[in-house]
Amino acid sequence: MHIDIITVLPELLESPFNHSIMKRAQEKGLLTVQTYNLRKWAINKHMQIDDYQFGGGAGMVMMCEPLANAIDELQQGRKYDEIIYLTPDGKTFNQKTANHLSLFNNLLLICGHYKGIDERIREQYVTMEISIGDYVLSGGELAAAIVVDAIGRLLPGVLSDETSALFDSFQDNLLAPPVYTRPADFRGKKVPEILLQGDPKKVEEWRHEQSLLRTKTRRPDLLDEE
Ligand code: 6GU
Repeated sequence: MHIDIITVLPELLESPFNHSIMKRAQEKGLLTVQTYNLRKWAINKHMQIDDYQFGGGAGMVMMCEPLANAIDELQQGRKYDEIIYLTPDGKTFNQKTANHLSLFNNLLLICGHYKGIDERIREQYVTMEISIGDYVLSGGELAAAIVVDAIGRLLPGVLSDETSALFDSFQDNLLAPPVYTRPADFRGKKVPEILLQGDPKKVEEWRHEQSLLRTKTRRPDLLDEE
């Protein structure tokens, strides 16, 4: 999978993909991520990429021209499966969307700033709009990092069998069960006996029960989703 990201703050996206699982995904050649500074397509020598909004009101809007030129140029080199705009008024990102996106070859992510991007870019270029939750961030970069991470770890070969995404919380609309490691007794707090006995079938049953219990008490809404 290849992911291009258009941003005014490429520096913000340097670190997130250079550690741990995202680093490994790239080293294995399973994922490539390339950021592009929108200023490269600025309309003048002042490096302008935003302007006041028509109709008045506080806050700048990211202009059509730099974005359109950036997207046009990138599209010459690649056919994108989706052009995704990260925005608080997009559809809320979840595991189902991550699974869906992980099947594609090429994605283009656009990070918004200020008041957002000119509506005409959304109409003409953007094929999908994603929010990562009901709160407002100062820009789409951190949201883009989250989306790339959630997708990247699902790519075949990125996770080992033991850490397989099949067992994640949310993968079957259930939260993950509690986990324990040594010592078996920590300041008098004991690990559930069943996990110490070594009967894989019983462990499996216990984990499933715990998953259901957790989901019922913490996220009953998940049990209603199809
Ligand atoms: Cl994708 N962008 C911004 N700026 N704020 C957000 C968001 C995205 N998702 C939730 N809040």
